[in-house]
Amino acid sequence: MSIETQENIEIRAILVGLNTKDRFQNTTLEESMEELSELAEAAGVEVIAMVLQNRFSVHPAYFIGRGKVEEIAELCEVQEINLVIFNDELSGAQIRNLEEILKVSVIDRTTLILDIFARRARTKEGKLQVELAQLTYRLPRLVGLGKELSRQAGGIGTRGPGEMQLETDRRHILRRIDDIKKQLIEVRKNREIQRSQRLRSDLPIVALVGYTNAGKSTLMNALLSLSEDYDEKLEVYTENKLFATLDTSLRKIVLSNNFTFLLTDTVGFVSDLPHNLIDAFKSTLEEVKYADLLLHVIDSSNRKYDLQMDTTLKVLQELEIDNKKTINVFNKCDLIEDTSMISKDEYSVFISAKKMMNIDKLLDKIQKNIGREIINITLNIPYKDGYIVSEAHEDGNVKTLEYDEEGIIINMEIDKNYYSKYKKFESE
Ligand SMILES: Nc1nc2c(ncn2[C@@H]2O[C@H](COP(=O)(O)OP(=O)(O)OP(=O)(O)O)[C@@H](O)[C@H]2O)c(=O)[nH]1
Ligand SMILES: [Mg+2]
Repeated sequence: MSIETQENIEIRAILVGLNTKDRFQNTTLEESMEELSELAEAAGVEVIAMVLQNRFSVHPAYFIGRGKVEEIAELCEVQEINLVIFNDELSGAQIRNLEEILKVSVIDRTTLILDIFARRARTKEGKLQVELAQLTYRLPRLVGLGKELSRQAGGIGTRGPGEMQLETDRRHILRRIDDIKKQLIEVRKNREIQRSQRLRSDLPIVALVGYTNAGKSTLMNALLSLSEDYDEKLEVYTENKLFATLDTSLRKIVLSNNFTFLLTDTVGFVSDLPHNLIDAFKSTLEEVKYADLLLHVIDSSNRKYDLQMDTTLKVLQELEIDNKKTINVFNKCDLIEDTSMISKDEYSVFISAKKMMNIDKLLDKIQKNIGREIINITLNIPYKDGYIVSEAHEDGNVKTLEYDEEGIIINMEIDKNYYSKYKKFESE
């Protein structure tokens, strides 16, 4: 039930899609299959053929019609196929029935996505979350498989070896799920602490969201490169593949006018993102929930960018992160000639993260929309509180500094968020 991961084995796959009466509303089977094909590619699978079927409803035993299964079986043999990927979630029994006829491994879209995530996860939390999602997905399917097995092995009323194996597997999985949940609580406790420290620092949080491969991480690096305390080591991983980013990362961006915010990069979205996965990742995506502003990054060079925008909005809804102030960042504008098709308003901006085009415009919009103001204050700091002077240099932009009889007089520009700290030193 999972994809062969050995590098040297070539995986030749057939993709299977079914169009039922109400399966597709805003998209089409073809579009969904194209996305599946990209996902397969991201998992290192070579797509040899696609088989589509229209049916009024799903076939309970085979998902698609029996005749179609036979057709695929033949194709598998002729084309030396070793994997069949279904575009929809299959039950354990369906997988088993299909594998029996097709004689090759059968997986579904969810298993494929989970597999990609499993390969990409780097941090401890990421890995645990993916494993949890995988096991939760596998558990009910194991039962489906087991029924078949036990019928074969034991017959009615007797506990055949099949069922015993199933029980052992089930118990093993349940124990592992329990174990992972405990570990996650520990890992997250640490993150909670970090977050509450951050909240105390009261910096606004800006979150990058969007369809996978839109350029979120590239934009994060672009903004980082403009930050005063830029360090190459802080850069995040980017690549031209789906789900390059799996773990949320948070960076502080300090601009020359002392406008400071926290920027968080997140996992990219795709349609029909498995529920188990969304559940498992909910906590990493919490940064987005706390964000003051979302930057919805869109690959405007993709001809289906509007569909991808809808997908992102849908996933955000599922995460209960709608109604947040959002800037639509139409990225990769270096690749398109005509932008007239794309709607323009005060919440949209065209940029190229890669070519650093219009980043200043984007920053302008960010600054306006997080409503954090830069203010000018004059402070009179008694010599006994001299340490405040060095903090002022760190927190703000010190314009003038004079030594008076009673203390140090500073005029500075500062993010209003820091004001409370300096208020008591303000000169009359
Ligand atoms: N031409 C062009 N390519 C870009 C631009 N921004 C990003 N890319 C490319 O798009 C690909 C994906 O970029 P990433 O930043 O990894 O995308 P992401 O949204 O973080 O993707 P996931 O983490 O997989 O969700 C990379 O090959 C980038 O070099 C851009 O403005 N112009
Ligand atoms: Mg990324």
